[in-house]
Amino acid sequence: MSEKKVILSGIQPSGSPTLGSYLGALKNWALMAEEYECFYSIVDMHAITARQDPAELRKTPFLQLALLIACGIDPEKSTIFIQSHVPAHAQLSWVLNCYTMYGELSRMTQFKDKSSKNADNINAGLFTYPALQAADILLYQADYVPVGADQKQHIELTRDIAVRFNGIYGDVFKLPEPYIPKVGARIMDLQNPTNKMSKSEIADGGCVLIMDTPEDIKRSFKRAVTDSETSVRYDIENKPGVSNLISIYSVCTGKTFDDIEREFDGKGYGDLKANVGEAVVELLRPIRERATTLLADKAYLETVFKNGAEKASYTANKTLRKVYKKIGFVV
Ligand code: ATP
Ligand code: LTN
Repeated sequence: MSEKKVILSGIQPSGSPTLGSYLGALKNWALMAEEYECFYSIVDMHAITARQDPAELRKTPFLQLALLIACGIDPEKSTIFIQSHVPAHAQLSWVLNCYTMYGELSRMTQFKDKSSKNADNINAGLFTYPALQAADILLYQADYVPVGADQKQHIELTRDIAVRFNGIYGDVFKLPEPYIPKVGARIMDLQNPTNKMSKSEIADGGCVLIMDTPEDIKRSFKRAVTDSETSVRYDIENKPGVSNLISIYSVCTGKTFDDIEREFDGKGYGDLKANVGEAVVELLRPIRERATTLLADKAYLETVFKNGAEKASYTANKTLRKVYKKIGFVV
């Protein structure tokens, strides 16, 4: 048996991955891939809690897989799979639904956020979404879950569900911890810097996609909303736009906020925007190029998904069987 700590994380195929998901999560997935035993899931079952175009939903997992490999994740070492290929996720999520309280789900900010934005489709799946996410994590007995700051509440709920279940049936689930980067955990929309950069809200032009061309990226940064002052200073309360640009520049270049403030002392926002745009272009260029090459080989990507599902099913089914036995199902 592997002695390595286990990582699990997920990304929804609800659109093309953004600079936000790259800096908040995918970058760390790649960094952790060498040191830990990693399971990375493309969570299509979560994605259908919002209405999806079937043709897009069929395509996006391949783009995401190509990007994960392009980010440096080796599919021979890490397990990358599509959630719906491993039925244990749906099976455990039903069980966990019965150990998750209505009040807990009602408090989830992602639910409140998404239901206020899609008032005409507040479906039961959107409400019980966190129980499926808990199943994703607990099936693999994950130690760490690398995510952006927006997912912290879901990981805490996952722990609460696991503690409740273990309290009744003994030590069935390992308690996972979120792994949230210090800088980059919450990249904001360039046009609305008080909102998270989100791939399901690309209409306002404030969202940078990993696959955007260098010209598009530079244009998005040039148009980024700032404020009426002139000083480049990190102050999230009063200067959300400038602070977001400083955070992005910091993760791209490794410079501290102090270094950055010094670098732009006496210079205007135009310089800052141009430099950040350039740094993002250079960061994403090799990833985009490699992903484009990989996307041309669909047969290879299909094989990765097939092998990934087999490996993931093996681990997931072990946990599911244990759960079924504990609760008294005839197995
Ligand atoms: P949607 O916009 O459809 O709600 P999303 O972009 O929030 O989706 P995913 O793409 O599934 O959701 O997220 C993948 C990972 O990227 C998650 O760990 C999430 O926390 C992280 N992430 C997403 N957006 C950002 C952001 N703006 N800043 C930092 N991390 C982010
Ligand atoms: N809810 C997450 C995606 C997600 C996930 C997971 C993340 C689904 N299952 C398991 C970490 C672990 C999101 O909206 N970004």
